[in-house]
Amino acid sequence: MDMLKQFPITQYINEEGELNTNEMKGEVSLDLIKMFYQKMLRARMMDKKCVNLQRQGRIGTYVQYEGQEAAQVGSALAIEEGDWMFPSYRDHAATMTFGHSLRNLLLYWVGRIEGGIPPEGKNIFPPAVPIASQLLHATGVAWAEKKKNTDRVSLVYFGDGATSEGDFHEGLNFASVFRSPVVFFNQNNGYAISVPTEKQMNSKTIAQKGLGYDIPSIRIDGNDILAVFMETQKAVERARNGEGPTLIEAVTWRYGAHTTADDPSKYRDQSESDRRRTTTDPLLRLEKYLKQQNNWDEEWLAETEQEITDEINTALAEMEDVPEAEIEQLFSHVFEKPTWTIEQQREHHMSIKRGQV
Ligand SMILES: Cc1ncc(C[n+]2csc(CCOP(=O)(O)OP(=O)(O)O)c2C)c(N)n1
Repeated sequence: MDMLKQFPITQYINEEGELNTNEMKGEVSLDLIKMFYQKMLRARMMDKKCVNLQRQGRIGTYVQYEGQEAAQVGSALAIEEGDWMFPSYRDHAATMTFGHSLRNLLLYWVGRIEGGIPPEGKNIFPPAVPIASQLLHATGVAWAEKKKNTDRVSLVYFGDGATSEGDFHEGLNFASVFRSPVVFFNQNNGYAISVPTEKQMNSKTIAQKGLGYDIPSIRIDGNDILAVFMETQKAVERARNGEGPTLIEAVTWRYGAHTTADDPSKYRDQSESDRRRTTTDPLLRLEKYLKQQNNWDEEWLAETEQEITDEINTALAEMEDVPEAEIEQLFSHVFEKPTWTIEQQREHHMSIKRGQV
């Protein structure tokens, strides 16, 4: 069976900025497209700022997502307040779009506990660093919501590498058997750090992995925000209506390094990123679309950029204003009730502080 044919890439707006009228039957409003552009620009500017802050030593190691804005922003816009979001370490374009504060987002990158705390009313889990562990949390929470008879859903993000983990398969199996209202949102950016997908799996697509669990699965152009938004919305509606989970494979690309501690030129030709910036870029695509409609507005763009710059600078000032953490906090947030080993470490630290050691 040719899986590439079975799971074709769904696209609503192509690289030339043209609308696929087969997919889009209704109207696409100018306001919607401008809102998409503004949110992706905000995400991109925040990402660039964070890379610069890391280089200046003002935040720690940072995980960039530039190139993946359409996948994260478009999907985050498809859920509502009260729903649950489970990000990995690369998904802060999604969390900031869903409502996470930029101040707290920056606090995460200086290692502060506040970084994992979402605003009141926003169900955003802290970023998962152990690969694929968040799929189990998302599935379990969705199942709990189902048992409570709410119509709340989980949206969980993970990379291509995560689909080689046991947790991915356990999550999909459980969600399928118990019809958990969860949307499994995969960003296939082609690499798990230095390992390309072809070296990591024999599957030609991620979407086909849903077949084994009888989960409706779809492959979409992850750089086409309209496709991401519309298809995630459909999956969210299915989950809300009690029809169970969906697996979405959003095909995308990260332009930069895996993290600020990585050098991608060691394992791939970075000119591929330069090529993609001028061909498949998610913001460029909307710019082309707007230009074709004679709706590209330089003045609006300049104002929008200024507003975003101000918002980011305010958040940065707020983050840098937060008093330094007490070392004792290291011992406070590991478990609800500290284990004896943690108590012992806390005691040791306190005796150093008292000058007894
Ligand atoms: C359980 C576990 N194993 C290994 C790692 C080390 N590690 C960190 S990122 C990463 C690659 C993950 O790739 P992918 O799932 O494609 O996500 P991406 O980083 O591309 O967003 C690995 C193996 C980890 N964090 N957790």
